[in-house]
Amino acid sequence: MKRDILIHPDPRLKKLCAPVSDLSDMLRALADDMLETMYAAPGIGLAAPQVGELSRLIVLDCIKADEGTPRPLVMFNPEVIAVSDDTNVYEEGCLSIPDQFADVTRPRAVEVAWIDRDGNACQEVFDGLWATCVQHEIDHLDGKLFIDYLKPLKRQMITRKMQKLKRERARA
Ligand code: K1U
Ligand code: ZN
Repeated sequence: MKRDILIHPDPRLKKLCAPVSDLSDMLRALADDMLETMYAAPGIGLAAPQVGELSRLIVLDCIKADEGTPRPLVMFNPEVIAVSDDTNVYEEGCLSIPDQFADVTRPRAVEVAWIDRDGNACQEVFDGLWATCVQHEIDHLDGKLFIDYLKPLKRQMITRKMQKLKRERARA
């Protein structure tokens, strides 16, 4: 089932999400819903708080639709366990901040540990767009948005645009 994506500003997007202790069918169903929602958007990642669920769960797939076999990843309790010294700048977007993009600097590569949908402990090094995306999604679990990396004035400008968008959507 496709879920509605929360739009910034929303208090649920600023919360610290709780670790998942037991993998239940409900959590697996939530992960499936999130993948469906992400592909439909379309997007390359999605975090549980973006659909109003305050659990440490993210999904991602950075393989472009026409560029190869999809690689949907479901990560419960994802954690960055190592970062590269060198950085990368990417013009990021966010499904909770539609049509707004800005350069964000992050470590170029990260090693991430997580639990997959079958309960297996996984660990992998990501680089390029995968590294950018997984860091962006883990930030969501800590109540952090890509605009939090921007100068206050630019952040305020984007927030005001989003408030206007939400007012217009509420009236439609
Ligand atoms: O977390 C989100 O809101 C999803 C976001 C992930 C992301 C994008 C760019 C850099 C870091 C993280 C998106 O998926 S925005 C949409 C997007 O980037 C995209 C959509 C279709 C094709 C390719 C990219
Ligand atoms: Zn986002």
